[in-house]
Amino acid sequence: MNIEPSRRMWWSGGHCHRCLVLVSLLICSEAVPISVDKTKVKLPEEKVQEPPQSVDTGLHYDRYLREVIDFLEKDQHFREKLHNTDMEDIKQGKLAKELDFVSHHVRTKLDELKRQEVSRLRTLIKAKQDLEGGKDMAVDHQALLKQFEYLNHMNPHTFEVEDLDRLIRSATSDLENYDKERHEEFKRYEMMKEHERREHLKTLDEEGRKKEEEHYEEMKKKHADHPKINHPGSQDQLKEVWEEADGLDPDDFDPKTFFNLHDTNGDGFFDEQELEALFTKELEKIYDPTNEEDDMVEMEEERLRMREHVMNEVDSNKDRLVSLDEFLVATKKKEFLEPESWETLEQNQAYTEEEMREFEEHLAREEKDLNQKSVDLQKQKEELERQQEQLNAQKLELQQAVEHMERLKTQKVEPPVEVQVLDSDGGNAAPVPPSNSQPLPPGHLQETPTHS
Ligand SMILES: [Ca+2]
Ligand SMILES: [Ca+2]
Repeated sequence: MNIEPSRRMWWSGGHCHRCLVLVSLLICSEAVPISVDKTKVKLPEEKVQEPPQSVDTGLHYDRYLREVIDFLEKDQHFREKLHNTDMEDIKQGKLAKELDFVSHHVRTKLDELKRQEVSRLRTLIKAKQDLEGGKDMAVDHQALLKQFEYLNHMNPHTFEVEDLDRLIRSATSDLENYDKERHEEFKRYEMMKEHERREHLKTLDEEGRKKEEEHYEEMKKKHADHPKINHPGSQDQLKEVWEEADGLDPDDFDPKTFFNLHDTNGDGFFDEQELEALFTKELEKIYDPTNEEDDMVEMEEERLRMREHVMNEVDSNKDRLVSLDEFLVATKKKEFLEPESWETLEQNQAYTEEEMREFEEHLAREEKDLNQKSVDLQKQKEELERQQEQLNAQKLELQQAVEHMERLKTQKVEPPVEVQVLDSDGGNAAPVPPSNSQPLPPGHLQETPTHS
């Protein structure tokens, strides 16, 4: 039995070419020989297995996921279990239980990874709170950590069976929803684009607005004007790839050879990335990055739609991989030989008017909140300034008081000194005022009575 596809699936899903590479890394590790599809026809030039690369699943905990896998991979017992456990058992948590048998060294490392991850999440939570202006609030990390389901936050110190189980479940389900999220994101992107266009129109006078509208319609028309798009996954489409990208004679078209040529990593399956690569020729008919009217974000959405469509049609066991058998079965179908025309993205608006209205309301609410926040901030600023002024005045008063005290102190410590000047009789002459008193006017000394 070939169980590779299902095993692969536990983090395949959604967008997952990148994670498929990751999982094929696990499966194609040298220590465990992989079963090779016997139906596979070797091409004249033997394909070299791609070296392991660091891949990004697109999940926010991607790094943690990859590091955990990397370490588990180093444990021989776990690696063997991974290769011998099928998808259902993995989902039931049987694989996670094997964690109890991995080496102490690996477990220690996993504990460390988890502590780092928990600390990263705490930092994230803190940063988020700071942004929301809750600097002074006590942060209940325990409660907030609950939202992260891919690890057991109740025990932030050690990596246990439950942590691996949660990681597997979360990665599987998050990746399955990945395409859905991408579609939603795309819809928001399109609505934002439209919103900005409408806002810009508002700033123009009537003539400017008319000109802008005309230009918009012209660009729309220009974008829609492109050669016919072949139905994704149809014979016509694949033949074009065969002829133009592979440089082969269309008369020699052979599905099996085609499959092997485009199974780039040579694992016997078309994964999502390999499928998406097949549509580049078609997409180039519609999109040119140097054209104002062609939006490359839309191109990627179109690529995603094409891949989903082919996956739906061809992947009969729903493991998100197209095996050679599935591919060959599909090439016998009517849809392959005489496909319907393919409706491209620009033929259907990504959102309804109702959705657009809701979106704009949402933006307006956000703006109102922002304005309110800015008013509050202004008030706070004014209050702070007032307090600062008060403080400055108090400081000045204090300073004056201190100076006054200093003066008083000086007067107490050094009372006016009376200098006694003795006359020739040893008697007391009139007291001479201290040196700091007014200087005597010139000639005064001469007037002092002297005795000879
Ligand atoms: Ca492949
Ligand atoms: Ca399949």
